[in-house]
Amino acid sequence: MAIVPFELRGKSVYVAGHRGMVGSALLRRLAREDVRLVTVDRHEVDLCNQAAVFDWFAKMRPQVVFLAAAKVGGIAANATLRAEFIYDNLAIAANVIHAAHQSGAEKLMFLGSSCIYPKLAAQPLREDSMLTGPLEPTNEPYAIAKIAGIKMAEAYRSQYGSDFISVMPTNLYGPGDNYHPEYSHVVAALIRRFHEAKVAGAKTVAVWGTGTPRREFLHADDMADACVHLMKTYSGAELINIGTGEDITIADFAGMVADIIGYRGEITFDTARPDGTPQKLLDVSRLERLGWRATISLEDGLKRAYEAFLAGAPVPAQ
Ligand code: GFB
Repeated sequence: MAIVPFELRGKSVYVAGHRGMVGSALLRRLAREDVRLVTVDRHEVDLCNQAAVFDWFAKMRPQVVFLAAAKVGGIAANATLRAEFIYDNLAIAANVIHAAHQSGAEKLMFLGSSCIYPKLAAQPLREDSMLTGPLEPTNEPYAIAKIAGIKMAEAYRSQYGSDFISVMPTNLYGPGDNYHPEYSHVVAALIRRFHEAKVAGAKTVAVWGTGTPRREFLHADDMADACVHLMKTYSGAELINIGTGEDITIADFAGMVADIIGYRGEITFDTARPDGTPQKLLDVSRLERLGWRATISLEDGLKRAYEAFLAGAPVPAQ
């Protein structure tokens, strides 16, 4: 995996999805680079609307594109909103990648997800295990849309020579996360649930599933730093995983969140809720060969995420 330097300095850089957790972390990180940042709000350009996206790119002609826009959610959102997850994510990928090509963007980074790997692939998950087996059913529509985006970037590279790359983040968390009680990812869900239990003096908190699945968690600020690093150093058709290289069981993770929040009651497991993939640990050896490692420990990252949760106005329980 050779280092291929790419100059960001002085370029116009478009972050698609800048209101989201990853997009906003990218804006914070890119503020430290000498670039011209370009964003556009959803009410002005809906990324699912092909004509609006094509027009906007023709007018703005960003030189560099971070494609961090997506419809995302946790296991319940993925399992329930299946049509929205496949349609929105296919449309966003197709529209933005094609528009970047048409308007002559120099480089584009497509953000995939670790759920593109087969449910039972060997751990840690190597980039070349994509499309070697069946996907986890709860998030298959989302994963198929993300695989389509990856294959688009690869196809534009092969047919047109476009410098389009794809990165695969592990499970992410951080400021700006979605705390919806049903549709959030596990980190935001447990921060909110343990916090509300502490405030209410509740004696038990239920965690979904058996507690045995293993997950790897990366802070959004580490993710943004890795994306900028790879934009500047990597060019190629191969995917690059972005993670910490360490995972933890959901049961241990729940204990850690409870400790940080100061919840002292009992933790139970609601086995009527799905576990999802048994383990998702990324092989980060390509990333490390390209010179990047995570710096925010899970404990520090969770403390920061809890502070961000307290600073925001959490949505009341529904
Ligand atoms: O974060 P999460 O929804 O993502 O769930 P996935 C991770 C694990 O935490 C699962 C357990 O084993 C859940 O059963 N869990 C425990 C909980 N309590 C909770 C809770 O209150 N809420 C949630 N949400 N989970 C998603 C995919 O899968 O990961 C997406 O569906 C995406 O497509 C994302 O790839 C990164 O890792 O299971």
